[in-house]
Amino acid sequence: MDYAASRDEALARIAAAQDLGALETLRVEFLGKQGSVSGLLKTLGGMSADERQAVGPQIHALRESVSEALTTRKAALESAALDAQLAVETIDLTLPASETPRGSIHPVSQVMDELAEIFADMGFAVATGPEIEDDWHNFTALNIPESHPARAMHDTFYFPDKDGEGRAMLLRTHTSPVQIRAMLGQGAPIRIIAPGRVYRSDSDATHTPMFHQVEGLVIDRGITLGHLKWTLETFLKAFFERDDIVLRLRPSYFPFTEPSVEVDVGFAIVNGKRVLGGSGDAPGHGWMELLGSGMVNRKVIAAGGLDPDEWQGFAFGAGIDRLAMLKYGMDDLRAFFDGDVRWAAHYGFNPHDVPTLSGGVGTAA
Ligand code: 2NL
Repeated sequence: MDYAASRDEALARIAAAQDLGALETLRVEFLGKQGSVSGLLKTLGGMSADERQAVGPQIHALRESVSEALTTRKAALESAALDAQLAVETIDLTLPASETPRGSIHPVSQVMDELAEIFADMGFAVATGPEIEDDWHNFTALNIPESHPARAMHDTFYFPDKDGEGRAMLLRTHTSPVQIRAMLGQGAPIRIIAPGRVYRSDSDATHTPMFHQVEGLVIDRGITLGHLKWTLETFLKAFFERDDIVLRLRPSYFPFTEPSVEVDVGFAIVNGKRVLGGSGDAPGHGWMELLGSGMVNRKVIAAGGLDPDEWQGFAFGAGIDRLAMLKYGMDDLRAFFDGDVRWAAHYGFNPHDVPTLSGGVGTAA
């Protein structure tokens, strides 16, 4: 048999293979289990020693040549395929990088950050506490005894679990218990704000069962209603970023403060919309109720473990969601908690813009 002719023919066909698929077909044809070269190798087994010595080296050389040719051709085809791909594929490195999707800061979080910044400038720390409270910290310590109408007013969510007194645990209806805990835990003097989630069984267009409140508490010697008014005026001017904010203090009632004052802010109607600023008594102006406050009731100071003859204080409470709506112009409270990313993208804030007094506490995204 002319092994040289077989080799030449096989090498010619390998060299002529136009793609990797065709080359693989040839490999199977020559070297596969049923392949022609493999068949020749098998014939060696049935030969005499002399015969095998004569043709063995030739068959092995043939297999060696075919195998080598296959490897060489495979490398050439792969390299050609890569060259072809590189020739058509181009990357323009001067194009702008695609933008990384970025979340936004919820207006409630933004306003909480603004409050922390503004009040920090007046020496207030931020205090937090549990959202699941006992009856004493949420009601009794605040001079809201059992059967008091104020308790019913709050429409409380109660748990089946009872506290040490056998009273039902509850979702806090305000952040006042945080301040009671601060009085008991750190003693006087105190300057804190307590922002956070609060819960009331209430649900309509302007009320959600969960909402956000900020309360503030100052306890020191010789604190008066004058300190209260200055603090709230300074806060509101910084928050709404207007120097012409005018306050009106109106007598009111809360069990935890005495005297109690409702704080109204003057507004004007501009293009049919309420804009805070100026006296509410000016023509075309009005007063808007913004927060409740007062001098801390002596009984509450005593419940906080302090002597009301030595320590006095003022406190206030406001709705964070409402403050956010007034400042940033949303008109539907329920959308705050729907989790719609389109709303979040529109009303949310750039996470890289941290509110500062010098840089502007409420720079829109
Ligand atoms: C409102 C009224 C108010 C307080 C909250 C308070 C807390 C302590 C002691 C005394 Cl520990 N008072 N908080 C005082 C007056 C009013 O909130 O309309 N909030 C939305």
